[in-house]
Amino acid sequence: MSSQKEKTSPFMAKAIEAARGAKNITSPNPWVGALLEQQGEVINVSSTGKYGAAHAEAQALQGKQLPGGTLYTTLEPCVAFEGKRTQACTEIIIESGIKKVIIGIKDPDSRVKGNGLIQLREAGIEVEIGDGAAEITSLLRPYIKHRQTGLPYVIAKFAASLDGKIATKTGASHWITGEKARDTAHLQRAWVDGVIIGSGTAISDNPSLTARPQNLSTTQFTQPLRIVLDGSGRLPIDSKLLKSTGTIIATSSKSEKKWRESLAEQGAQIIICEPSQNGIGINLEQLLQVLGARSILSLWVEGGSQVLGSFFSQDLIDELWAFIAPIIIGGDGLSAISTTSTNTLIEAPHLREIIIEKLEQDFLIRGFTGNWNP
Ligand code: AOF
Ligand code: ZN
Repeated sequence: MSSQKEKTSPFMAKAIEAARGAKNITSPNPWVGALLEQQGEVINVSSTGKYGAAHAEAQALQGKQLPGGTLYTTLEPCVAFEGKRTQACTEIIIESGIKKVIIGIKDPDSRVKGNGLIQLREAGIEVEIGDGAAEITSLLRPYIKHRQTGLPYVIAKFAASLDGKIATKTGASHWITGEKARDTAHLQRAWVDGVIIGSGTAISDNPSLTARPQNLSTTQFTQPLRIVLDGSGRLPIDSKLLKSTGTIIATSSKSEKKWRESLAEQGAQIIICEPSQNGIGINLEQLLQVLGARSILSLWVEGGSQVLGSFFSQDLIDELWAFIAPIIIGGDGLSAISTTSTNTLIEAPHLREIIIEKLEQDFLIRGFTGNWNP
């Protein structure tokens, strides 16, 4: 029988900490932590390696024979399936002679989903599930959403004044928030698989859109893909975004073929979507499906105002990170979010499970929209 625990045991807490440390490098695999314990002593703590490398449990066990040990793992151990890159963790655990495995949550991947539990139990191993489940579910939201729906987990970000403006009437926006807030945004870029901006922002800011967090070395994360929404084909060929690999241009048949070809020659990947119904942009749901099918687990939508408006009005945002600076721009500045489909306050997106952090003089307010729930 499985037992549901509300709390997180001290050993599982250590495994979760290890999982958190791996979250920048494992995608599209989940970031999992494992801990091997024997007679109250921690033998090993480990986490999933880069995509294709050893899983957390395999690293914790290191081929050891430990019949007296207990293995803690944040995610249900995987089973063999077609196309798998590593040996199934259930096999490795069974071979180790371990008699007890404590698991955080079930793997939502349909190829595993409960089969890991069955295989371990059939081998006579005592299995408990639920230790640290709430914390692990929160940590793995992008992975869980992707495996459940095939779609990426979408996080909106903006940096605004106290009155919700992201630029002055003349377009000045560098910088609204201070250094700590901007570094926090870079850390978040280093976590997600893709960063999205609209062509308006790409043209006005000419950004590189790379993650440049101060305290992470380049080996500790994978650069996100950079994705520009450009339905009508406006991005100039000499844009900084086209100077490095890993840029995707999401456009529609309304853009000129010649423009698409010249961008592709520069190394950009072109995705052609249906034009959106209002004719300005592209079909965002279709784009999310295409990116999900390419194993993009998470997206960080940085704006501008029109792009965030389109995502919000179609209920496509799962989480918001609002960086708020203590300055006033006033009514003629540019609103962070151009439009939503809201007429009444009840219909307005309300964030849940809010977290507020102070970052030097600025605030970060983040929370979930509830458009998707784990
Ligand atoms: C685990 N522990 O640390 C991870 C798991 O192609 P492979 O061999 O890397 O297998 C990928 C699948 O394994 C992935 O889709 C997910 O179901 C599971 N990930 N499982 O037991 C881990 N990262
Ligand atoms: Zn595994």
